[in-house]
Amino acid sequence: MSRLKDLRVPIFWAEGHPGTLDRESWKIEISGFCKHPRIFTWPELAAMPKTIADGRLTSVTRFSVGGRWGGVKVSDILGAVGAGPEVRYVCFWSHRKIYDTSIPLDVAMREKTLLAYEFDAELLEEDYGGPVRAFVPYLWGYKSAKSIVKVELMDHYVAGFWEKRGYTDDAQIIAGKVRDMNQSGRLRPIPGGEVIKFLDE
Ligand SMILES: Nc1nc2c(c(=O)[nH]1)N[C@H]1C(S)=C(S)[C@@H](COP(=O)(O)O)O[C@H]1N2
Ligand SMILES: [Mo]
Repeated sequence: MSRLKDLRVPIFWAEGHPGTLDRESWKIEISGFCKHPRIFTWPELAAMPKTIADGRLTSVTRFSVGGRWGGVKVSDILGAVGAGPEVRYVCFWSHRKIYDTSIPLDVAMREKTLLAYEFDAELLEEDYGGPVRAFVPYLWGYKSAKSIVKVELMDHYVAGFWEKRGYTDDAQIIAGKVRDMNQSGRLRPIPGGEVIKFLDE
């Protein structure tokens, strides 16, 4: 069991569940417009400064879960590879490279945008995108690609898995009601944008 399981957070794998993934041998390739393209191994990522972002993953399917997401800032990764001036979008590729999604550089550089490997101090399991997933609390959850194997620094936008199937490219969170998984799935109203406060508080 895990905290995310305890909270009954839905598990989405549009491309099919990946099964067991090995954390110790996990690698993430950083490619595209940068001076030093490279591969980060799990030990290398785990040795980088850890950021804890208190934030919520909020799905267009209308659930939201908040907690302390731990990982490496995407901005730290971009710094480490010497991201070039050409970069305008950052594309995340999941295990098997069927699921992808891209976010604008300014969102990638924000403080809570992570390559996350923890939730509430527990390492992420496969169901929830372990060993390492994107965490982008500013946009709908489909931008938070799970079990990432590749990050591509791009000079243009390419629609990803869900964007090609009709979800918006900008993934702006729209006001309305979502199920708050921290409160047993109770429907609660949110304003637009990153979910920091519910409106009924
Ligand atoms: N590889 C992959 N990543 C993914 C998805 C997916 O289907 N496959 N679903 C996305 C969507 S729509 C949401 S809302 C979140 C859900 O995260 P969870 O399954 O950990 O709750 O993951 C995102 N990342
Ligand atoms: Mo979603």
